[in-house]
Amino acid sequence: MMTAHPDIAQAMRAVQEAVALVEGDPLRPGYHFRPPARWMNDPNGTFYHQGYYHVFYQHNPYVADWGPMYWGHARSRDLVHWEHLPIALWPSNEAGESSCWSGWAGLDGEGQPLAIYTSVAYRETPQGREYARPFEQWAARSDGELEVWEKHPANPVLELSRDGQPGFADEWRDPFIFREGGRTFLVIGKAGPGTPLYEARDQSLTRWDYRGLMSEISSECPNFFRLGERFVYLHSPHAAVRYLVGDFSLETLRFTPEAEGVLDPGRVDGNGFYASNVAFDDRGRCILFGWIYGFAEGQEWQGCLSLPRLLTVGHDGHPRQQPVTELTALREQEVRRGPQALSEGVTELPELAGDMLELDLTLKPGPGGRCGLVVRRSAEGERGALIAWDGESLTVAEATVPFDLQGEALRLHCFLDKSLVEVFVNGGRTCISRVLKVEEQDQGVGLLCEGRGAELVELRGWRLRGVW
Ligand code: DQQ
Repeated sequence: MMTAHPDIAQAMRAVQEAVALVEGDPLRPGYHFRPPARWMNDPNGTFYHQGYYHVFYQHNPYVADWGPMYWGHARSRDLVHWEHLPIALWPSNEAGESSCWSGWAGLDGEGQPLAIYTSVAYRETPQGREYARPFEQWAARSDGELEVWEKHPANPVLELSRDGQPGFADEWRDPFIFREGGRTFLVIGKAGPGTPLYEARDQSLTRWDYRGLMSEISSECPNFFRLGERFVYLHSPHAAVRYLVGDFSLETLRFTPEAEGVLDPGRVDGNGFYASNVAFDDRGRCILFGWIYGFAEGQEWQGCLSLPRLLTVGHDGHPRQQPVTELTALREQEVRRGPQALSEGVTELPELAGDMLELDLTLKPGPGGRCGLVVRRSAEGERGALIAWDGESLTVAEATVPFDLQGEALRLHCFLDKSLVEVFVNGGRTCISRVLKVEEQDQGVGLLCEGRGAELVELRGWRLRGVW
């Protein structure tokens, strides 16, 4: 029988003390996953196990800011309703560990739950915080319920002096495991010269052999996995998450990318989607998650998870992201509009006023100007978050990214959740997430038409229920 480390009970009490302070915050997402209170960043070790989607995440239980990292933990049967579970990982201060950074969780070769993460040790000095040793990759194991975890006696499972090549950076981090051809591999981020690839020596997944660099990329949070016939590499380069789609050779153990781009280009000006992770479920779906950050400060909470997105590869070799269909469970009564020619300016949609909405609309843009939507619009119309296309670029709440309609109509599938919006564009060719600066009372929604001739082909909209 495993017993939880006492530091976990203390950390969870700290989180509980803050719960009352965050309840009722009108800007806090109501149907996105988030911790009970305080800070979250990267989703870690997302995986599907015995009917549940498990999400671990970087969590500071003590303040709503980044700091000593624990692994928060929650599970869901339907990707909509979440159950918070006890904090899974804690820094083992007695072993000199100060922080448990990002990593992977799943089953080892014998079916036992295992997490592999980056163990960070630092000390405070008059000049500030400094690392006490190079980062190490540690493991933790759990019983079948995944509720109680213990650090693995084999730690560290990877360390620079033993398993790293000379020239790897001390701050190598964010191990991620994938399986291919009956073999189990691990990649690591921020190593310096590229992405180190290790192969498991046995079923324990605690003993690894270095197999060379599988790519030149050296970035945070590498996710590398097979998706149908292709291989996908997602990484977080201190800027918007990037994707590469290509081939991986089991002979050369090299990844050859063929298509590349930005996964969610909303990450600008200190907010957006970052540090992706994926889970494969019993239906073979690849579910993508990311950390959304940049909410208003000064609260006892910060950060949430993106909506779970179905990730596929399109015929053009680039990824497609779609909201998982389970999210339809949040819908209240449907509102329909269109087809209709749009008059110049903003056409109010009073029947959809609100701050938790799903809006799925198809527009035929006119010859000039912008068309799209305004959400969180003030009564006088002087404030509001714009989601619009101008013939060349999409703007979502001040993030502007080039977008070629390729001759199609414009389809915007938007999820507004208080001060967060996620916009899936044209069948998930891109998805743009933005945290909004909003006033509580601004609840208006409208269709935008600047210039001539934009036409609403169809709009379906719903107010959405919260899950917390
Ligand atoms: N966040 C973690 C690191 C990772 C970074 C620390 C990415 O492991 O590289 O909280 O946001």
